[in-house]
Amino acid sequence: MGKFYITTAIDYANGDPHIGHAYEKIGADVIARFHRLRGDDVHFLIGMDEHGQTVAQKAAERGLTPQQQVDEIAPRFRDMWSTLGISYDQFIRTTEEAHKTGVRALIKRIFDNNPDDFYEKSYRGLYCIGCESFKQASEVVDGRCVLHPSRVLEQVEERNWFFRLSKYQEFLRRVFTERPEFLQPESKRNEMLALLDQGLEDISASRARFTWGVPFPAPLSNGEHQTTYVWFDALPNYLTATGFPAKGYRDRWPADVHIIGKDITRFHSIIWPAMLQAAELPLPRRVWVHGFVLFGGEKFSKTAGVRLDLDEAIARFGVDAFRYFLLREVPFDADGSFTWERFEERYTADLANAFGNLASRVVTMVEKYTGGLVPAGVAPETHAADASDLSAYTAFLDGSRGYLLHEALRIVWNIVTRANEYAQRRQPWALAKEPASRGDLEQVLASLVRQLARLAVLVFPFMPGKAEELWQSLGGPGRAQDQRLEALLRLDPGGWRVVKGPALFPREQPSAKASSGR
Ligand code: ME8
Repeated sequence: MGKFYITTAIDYANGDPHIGHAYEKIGADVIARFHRLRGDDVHFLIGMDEHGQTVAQKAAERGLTPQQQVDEIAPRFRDMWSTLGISYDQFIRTTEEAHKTGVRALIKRIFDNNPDDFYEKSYRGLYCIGCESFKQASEVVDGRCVLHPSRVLEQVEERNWFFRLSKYQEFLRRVFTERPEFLQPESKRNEMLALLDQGLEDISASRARFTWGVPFPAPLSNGEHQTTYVWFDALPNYLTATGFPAKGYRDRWPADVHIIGKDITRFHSIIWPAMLQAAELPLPRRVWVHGFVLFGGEKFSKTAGVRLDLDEAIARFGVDAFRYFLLREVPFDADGSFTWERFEERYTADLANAFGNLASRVVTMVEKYTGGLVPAGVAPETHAADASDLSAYTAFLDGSRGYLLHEALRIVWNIVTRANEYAQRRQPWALAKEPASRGDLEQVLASLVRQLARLAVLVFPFMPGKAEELWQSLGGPGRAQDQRLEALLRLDPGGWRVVKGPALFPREQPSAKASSGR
């Protein structure tokens, strides 16, 4: 049993959770649940990024203090994550005292270990509040930030603490070259290597005239106290969540993987490792960059006004169908679109017809032909193909080829198709009519239940609520989530008592939201 520490980006507390946030958290949840099925000791961190100008500005617009604003938003995110069945172990908020102490300790540790890494400099530049960073000329078109064209760039001129990022250029190049798994997918690693080729500029680490943040631990030489730059406060959340600087932090740090979106790759794969190296702390093992969920070809954002109501999308077919659809349709290594038409098609074809119908037919036949008791049987004829699919499934989820969650689902649906074909070929309903075929009938039903039991465990990371429903209706002992992947092929349902429940994915939809198990 290994330790596995997984994190997601912490979300800005300047609006409600949207479908892009949900996609990232669901993806990370799948990886966390997969590791639990392997018996790993998982720690799954998510949280809120509560400082910075976007938050302060939003609060001001609403006539609230920043603290009131973040206290109102954090529970809305937590509620959404519990609705979506996100099995996080820790929810960090950057306004927590322990986090602020950790950030100051990290900065002090950089001052102690590499005193030249911070220096004072007067600076003039264009600041984008949307990105919470200064923009270089190449990132500005018509006076606007390319990522946040609806925002006005701020001309900022002040004296700040600077972090000597440029010093880490060769170190980072070595990390990318010697540890290719450090930043994936490959396309992102190439993008970052190209940035290194252009040369890194030092970045400001503190801000004047802005107080909504962590006080920077050292005053400027003129005695002025400044506030820590928001990314210098946000990135360390992964470390402060482990209790840093208290000694026990080493039990958890370094993180096994940071799951983040493509717009914040540079912060996680260049600035964060440089900060850690400057503090002489180990780097995270991997950074995995997912793409964006698009709607009508555009990214979701509060400022661009592209809207798709998360509650509405969940209500359409329930939580688990929503989780399935997002991860099946939007590849976890690239951008993809959310469309209602595809959602309906996939719900009907993959969930209601292929998967739900298989489960309901098999349970009905066991009730009808063998009195509800699953007959004993030998390993199914499909065993070898199932076994090779299981190892492909594992390879798409364990990070060894990156995190290709959509591919893992494709593999699971291969097993669903194979089970349906098997039922069609062996025709248990016909065998039931011939007393002489009793042995064959029992073997076919035993095989089908065995495949369904495997499927319940394999879909568990993606659709935890439906997986448990299926497991219960098969009469499996305990819960699907307590099964172990390594024992999956030995799972023998002979003697289980099936219980016919409501359809897993009814064709006529209930209007209420379905709930997902945690
Ligand atoms: O960037 N599709 O917060 P955030 C997929 N606080 N992912 C998306 C997305 C979309 N349409 N839109 C946003 C921040 N995301 C910082 C992070 S981490 C130390 C600080 C992803 O609320 C985005 O890429 O703007 C990021 O990973 C996460 O949602 C939070 O975005």
